Amino acid sequence: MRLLLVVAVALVDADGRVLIAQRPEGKQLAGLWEFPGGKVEPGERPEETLIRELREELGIETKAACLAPLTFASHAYDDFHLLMPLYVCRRWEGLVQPREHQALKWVRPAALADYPMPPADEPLIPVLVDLLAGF
Ligand code: 9L3
Ligand code: MG
Repeated sequence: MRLLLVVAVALVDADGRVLIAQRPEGKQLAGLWEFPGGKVEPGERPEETLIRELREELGIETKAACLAPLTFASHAYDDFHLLMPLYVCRRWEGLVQPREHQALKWVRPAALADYPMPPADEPLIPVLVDLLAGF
């Protein structure tokens, strides 16, 4: 089975809320809420992917030093295996704008489970909740 490496990020604001983004119509998993991110292109380090994806998808700038790896998602779809590290980012420049998504939402960690997410993203929620609760 093909392995697809995607990297995702939880942006956390000063109030401890997390940004989720609704996948666009016409794309796979349309309408589901995800942690922003995308495919690691050949030769990229995951942090470089995230810096590029945050610029393309949300119009913000960050630095590798502001991206902290937290955990991995692993999900077998019918035709590929998705392996997806999740980073946490608390510092960036600019205001988030939905350049590629249908909508963006800042959500309290406890409310993340109320939003339908891709199956890869769902198991990330309790890890993120524990981190943000200072567990
Ligand atoms: N994916 C799942 N959860 C996420 C992200 C960023 C991506 N948080 C899945 C959806 C697609 C694949 O990874 O199956 C590639 O993502 P994209 O390039 O369609 O955004
Ligand atoms: Mg993407």
